[in-house]
Amino acid sequence: RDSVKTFLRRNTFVIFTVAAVALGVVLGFALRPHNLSMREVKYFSFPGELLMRMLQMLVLPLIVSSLVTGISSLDSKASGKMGIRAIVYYMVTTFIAVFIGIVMVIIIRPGKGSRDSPVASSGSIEPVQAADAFLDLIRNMFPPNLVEACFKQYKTLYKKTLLTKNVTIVVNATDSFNSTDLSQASNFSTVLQTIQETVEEVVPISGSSNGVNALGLVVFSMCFGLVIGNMKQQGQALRDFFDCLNEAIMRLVAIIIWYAPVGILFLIAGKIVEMKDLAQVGGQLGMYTVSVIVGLLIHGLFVLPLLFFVVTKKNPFTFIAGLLQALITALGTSSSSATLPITFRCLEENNHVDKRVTRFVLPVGATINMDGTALYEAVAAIFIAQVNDMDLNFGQILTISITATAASIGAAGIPQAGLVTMVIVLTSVGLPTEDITLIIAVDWFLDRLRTTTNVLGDSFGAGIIEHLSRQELQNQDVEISNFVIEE
Ligand code: DAS
Repeated sequence: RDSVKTFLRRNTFVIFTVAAVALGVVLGFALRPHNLSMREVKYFSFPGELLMRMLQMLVLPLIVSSLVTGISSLDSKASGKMGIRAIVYYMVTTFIAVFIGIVMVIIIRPGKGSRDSPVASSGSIEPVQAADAFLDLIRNMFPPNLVEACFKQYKTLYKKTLLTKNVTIVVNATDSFNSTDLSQASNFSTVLQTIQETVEEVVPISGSSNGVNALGLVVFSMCFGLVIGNMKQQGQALRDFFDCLNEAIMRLVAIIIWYAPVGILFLIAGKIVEMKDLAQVGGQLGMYTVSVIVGLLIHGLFVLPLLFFVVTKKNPFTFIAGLLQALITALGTSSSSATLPITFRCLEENNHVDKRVTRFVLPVGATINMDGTALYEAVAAIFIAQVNDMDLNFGQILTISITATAASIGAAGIPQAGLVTMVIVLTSVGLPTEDITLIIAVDWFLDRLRTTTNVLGDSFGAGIIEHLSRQELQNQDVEISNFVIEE
């Protein structure tokens, strides 16, 4: 009896959240026959949008305070070694994810046969050069104005690709344009307006309302943390300030986490209400979806746990059990940035990972380490090549691997960011960027799964890097205890 009681107390939130997900699915399917209008669905999902905004409100101060505190509390040698381990871990796991994706899509070949949903496109789209988009990515690492530039990246990249004035995509594909039946659209401006509305809806371009692209902030915070970490006594006041700010943010998270199950319930129910009949999803799209899901499961539930076990000799599934709250939040919000506050809490409170490690690797990981996204971009690009009956040679597949990795680094932790950076991958091998519309219909669902994989990859990374850095951490503990004794 006692063990059951302790289990229930320790896992209260998780039990609430799992119940909330189940209730959300039931509620969503119960409401579907009522064919709610887009507006009614927005009202219905409002409690879910509130959760997204509460979490996103915390992301900017959380990233700055945790990175500045995390890096300034380590001596530069230790943070240097930890940083190198993090980068190596990110590159290795992301490349494995891409490799799994490529193997899956080549074995399953979802794109074989003629097109499922004809996409007639005429008129030239000025494709974004991969280099151009990549330079945008680097440029945004050094933003002139921190907050504004964080959001501009998407507006630039997306506007250039899909919504140039002479775009004439008339999409007969199902679903993502469900709000208006395009075949009735009398003139082109209605079509463009519909695409514009759907795109704004599908891919949150205006970061201020929907998401946070933290790339610029991560670079700034790391440099700032390094500098004040080396300012000895002079920097103490600032170090204390950011330490206190971080603590305050985590206390806000402790409050918001009570609301999370309610928010996730409505987020999931709202998405189920508005999704189109799965029957309408063609066979190719179905097999494409299977390819991505199987790839993510292999990576998330086999490769990462195996790597974690080999390095730390700890049980990876106990580690995952401690993360359930964060994984479900990622599934509900489809934003690894918005999930970040809860990922911190799960790793520190449930898995007892050292704060000096989580504060350093989590914000960086949530921004540039996205295994799920990299796998997805590789599968989607090769699927689109298959649909176009285009046989890719080894060089092109290698290019896709590299640009899918780069695109995952560039994708911010906001909903469907991977769809936007997909442009870099398609352009790099000369695939038509308008074919993104072939996969939009299922993207809202795959986004949730790849975001969950992203969060899982970041979390295992924190556990692995803590294990590899235990010597430096112990040395620092000894230094601190000696210092205290001297005092
Ligand atoms: N939704 C993104 C994230 O938050 C991933 C993606 O869009 O690919 O990680």
